[in-house]
Amino acid sequence: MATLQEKLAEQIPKSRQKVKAFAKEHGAKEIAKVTVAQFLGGLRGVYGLLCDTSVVEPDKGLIIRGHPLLEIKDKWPEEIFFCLLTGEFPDEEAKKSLQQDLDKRSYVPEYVWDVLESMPDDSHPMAMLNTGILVLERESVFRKMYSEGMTKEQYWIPALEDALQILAKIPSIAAGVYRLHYNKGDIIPWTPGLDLGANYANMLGVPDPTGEFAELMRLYLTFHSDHEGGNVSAYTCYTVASALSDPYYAVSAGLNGLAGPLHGLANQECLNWILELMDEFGGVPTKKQIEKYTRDTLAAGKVVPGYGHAVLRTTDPRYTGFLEFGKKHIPEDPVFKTVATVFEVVPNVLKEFPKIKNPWPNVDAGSGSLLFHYGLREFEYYTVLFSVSRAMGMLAQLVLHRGIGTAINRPKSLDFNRLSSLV
Ligand code: HAX
Repeated sequence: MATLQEKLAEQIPKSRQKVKAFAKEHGAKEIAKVTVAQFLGGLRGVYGLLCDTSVVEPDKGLIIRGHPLLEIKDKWPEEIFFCLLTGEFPDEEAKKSLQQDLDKRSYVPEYVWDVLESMPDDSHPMAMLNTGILVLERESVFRKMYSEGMTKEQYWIPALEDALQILAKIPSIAAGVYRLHYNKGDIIPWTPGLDLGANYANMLGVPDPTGEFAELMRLYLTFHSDHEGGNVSAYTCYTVASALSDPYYAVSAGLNGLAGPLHGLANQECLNWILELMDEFGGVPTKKQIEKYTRDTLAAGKVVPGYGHAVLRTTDPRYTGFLEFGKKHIPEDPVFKTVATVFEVVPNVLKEFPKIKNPWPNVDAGSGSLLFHYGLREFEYYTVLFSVSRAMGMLAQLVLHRGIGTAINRPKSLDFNRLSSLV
């Protein structure tokens, strides 16, 4: 089978032609309308961008290139990345070639560590990760080739080059952030020949005598890799890259969005909520106690972290996947047991509030309990794990957009007077 680069070289010119011809033929046709509620409500449900890597069906959840997530959950993250980009899973040869490519690119220059080491102790790990990516921007091949002059048809080539560099380095930077920020000792280097998930697990330095933590990391990286195009991180990356800012700028910007409590940061808040709940009742709480605690959270005007979603209207399959992992490997763990019992209580409480459109758990509701069990107990760090994964989706989308030549993003804003005049 062809390598990733060869496959894309074959596919991208065809996609570009297809989209161009489609725009020419159907350009004047209307495909979407927008209500005032949508206009003022984060454009929820408004069709506004093309994204071929994945779709999120409200009643099914994440589908990567036609594959429902739980059907491909045992694929390795690098296979998922290949599939996000090309729509196909690599055979053994192509997978090996991608792994070797990542091995070659995995080295993180010393100046990155110098910058990260000089950051104040109370810097958030997400700020450290994003700084690490941004400081690497000087390496951008896209920026170099753009300034030297290249054709639009060539944009995707250096974009892919930068994407592979970021993908290969982000696990090392993220693991380095963990070890620096939490004083875990020396930075552990990337091990050539080891897959992305196991490598990341190993570089974090979390003891893993059973190999289960590496298995969890593979699952974690696969599950968070992409969630179509309109979520805050992907959409931010898309917008920044549409200005032809290079992938280092664009991914760093996307991850800054992931650092928000309603998006990626929710995973650190979820485990906090679970542990505080356990603290309040002195161990694994009963269903009645969970119900009371949920009601108290809502009465205090707070959200129940890990529940609800902008698009999903069912249990997130990513949550289901993590729950299955926990049931298989750590069914007696008290924090995991609490998470599983919360699932039996919280949706019924949230259903009483008609304004909450989705009472079901999202990806963040369960993963923290698994990380906690295996010894990764620094909640503030959890969004960094999410970032290592989501970089795959953002980068894949970015390369494909440069491939088809997507225009600079520029929706029209209206002032309130103009908006009022339209109703
Ligand atoms: N607890 C309490 N209230 C909730 C809620 C929850 N879990 N989920 C939604 N609501 C509330 C909203 O705050 C909103 O209230 P107001 O109208 O008073 O502002 C109302 O219900 C309508 O919200 P919605 O239409 O159902 O949901 P949104 O699309 O606006 O928001 C969120 C989706 C995920 C942000 C929301 O459900 C939430 O805040 N959940 C808790 C935080 C969380 O788990 N975030 C992680 C999401 C997964 C993710 O993207 N990770 O990156």
